[in-house]
Amino acid sequence: MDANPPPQIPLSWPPEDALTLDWIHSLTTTLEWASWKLPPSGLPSVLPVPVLLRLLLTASNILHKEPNCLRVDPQGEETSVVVVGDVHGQLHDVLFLLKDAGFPSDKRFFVFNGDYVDRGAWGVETFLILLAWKVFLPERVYLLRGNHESKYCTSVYGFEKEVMEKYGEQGKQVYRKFLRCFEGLPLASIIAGNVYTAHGGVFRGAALTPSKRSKRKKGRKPIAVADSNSLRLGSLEELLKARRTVLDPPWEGSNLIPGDVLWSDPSLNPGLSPNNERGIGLLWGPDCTEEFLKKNKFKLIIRSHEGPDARDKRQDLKGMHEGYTIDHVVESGRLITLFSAPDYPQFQATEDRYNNQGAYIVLSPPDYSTPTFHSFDAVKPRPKVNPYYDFEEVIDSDEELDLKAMESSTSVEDLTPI
Ligand SMILES: [Mn+2]
Repeated sequence: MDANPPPQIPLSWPPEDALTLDWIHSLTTTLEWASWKLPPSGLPSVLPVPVLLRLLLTASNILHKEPNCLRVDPQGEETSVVVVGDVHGQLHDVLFLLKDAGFPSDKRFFVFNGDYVDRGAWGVETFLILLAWKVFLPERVYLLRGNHESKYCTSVYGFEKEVMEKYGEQGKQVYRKFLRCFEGLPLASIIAGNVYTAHGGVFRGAALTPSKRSKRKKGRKPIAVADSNSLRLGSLEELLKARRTVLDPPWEGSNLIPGDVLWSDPSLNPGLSPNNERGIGLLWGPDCTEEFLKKNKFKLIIRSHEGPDARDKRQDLKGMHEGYTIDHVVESGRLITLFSAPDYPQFQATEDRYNNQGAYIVLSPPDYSTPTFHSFDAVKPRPKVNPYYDFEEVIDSDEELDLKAMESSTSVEDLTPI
C-alpha cells in the first residue's frame, strides 16, 4: 500500500484564511503520505507548527462559540446526515469512511460523536483533518466532545506522548492548544428535532445550589457522589446551562452534567445509578431512555463510547462486532451505540484481535429518525508504528478513572502559563 505524493510541502496556511476544499485535500494527502513515508518526528517538516496552531486556533474559536447542545437542522429533500462514532486516531479508517460516506457538503451533514484521539497512532492527523472540515463547513460538520478529549485520558492513552514525539520541543505548546480546543467541543446534538446524539449519553439533573452549611471546608474531601435515590434525568435546559470548558469533567461537585454526557453507559437494568465501573458518569436503563425520548419528543438516541473491548466485559449488552448495537427498544424509539474504529484497538497485548467492523449511520429525510447502518472493515495494512501508551498495562483497566491523577488541574490555565 502506498499513498500519493503530496502536491506541495511544507503546507502553508491559505492566504486571507480562505480555507478551501483544495486545501483540505492537500492537507489530507500530505498527512496520509507522511504516515507512510516519514517517522513521527518528521511531521513538522510537512505540517509546520505555525500552520498547525493557526488551524487549531481558527477551529477552536468556532467551537467555543457553539452551544453545549447543537441543533442540527438539515434543509431540503436531498440532505442526509452522517453520524460517526469513536475513531481513536485511526487515520486511514477515517479517510476511508469519509470517502465511503461521501465528503461533507450542503447535501451531506456530519455529526461526529467524539473520541478522535488516543490509542491509535494518528490522533493529531485525524483530529486536524476533521477540524479543517469544521472550519471549511462550520454549519455542515459538527464535532462533539468525547471523554478522550480531556487532559486525563490523553495523558494515559497516548495522545499527549504522540504530540510530544511528533512536535518535540514545541510539543508542550502544541499539546496545550489541543487541550484548549478540546475544552471548546460541544457536548451533544439534536438532529432534525428527532435524534439526540452524545458520546456517552443521557445525564442527571443539575445539582441544587449547595447551602452555606453544606459548603465544604478547606482541605476536606467532599463526599458529593449522588446515590441512586437522589438521581433524576436532566433536561435539555440543564444541559444548555452546564459549564463545559473543563480539562477533565468533574466526577464530584455541582458540575456533573459534562461527565455524565461523556462517560455514561446504558444498561438493561432500569433506573439511573452511578457508573461504578468507570468511576464517573451514570448507568441508565430502558425506562430512562423512554422517559428521555418521550419528554423531548425524540425518536432516537445515538451514543458511542463502547468498543469491542468494553463490550467484551459486559454480560448484558451485545458485542460490538459490526460497529453498532441496538441497546434499548422502547415505546418512543430506540437507543443505539455506534463505534467507528474497525479492528480496534490498534495495539493489543495478545495475538487475538476483535477484528470488529466499524460503522457509520446515515439519517435521511423526511424525519431523519430511521437510521441506515454502514459497517466497514479496517484499511489494511496500516503503516508500522510504535504505540504511544503502555497498552499492556492499561488494557485491563479500560477507561477507569484514576481520580487522584485528575485532581491536580481543572482548567487549561492551570497547566503552565501559555
Ligand atoms: Mn469513549
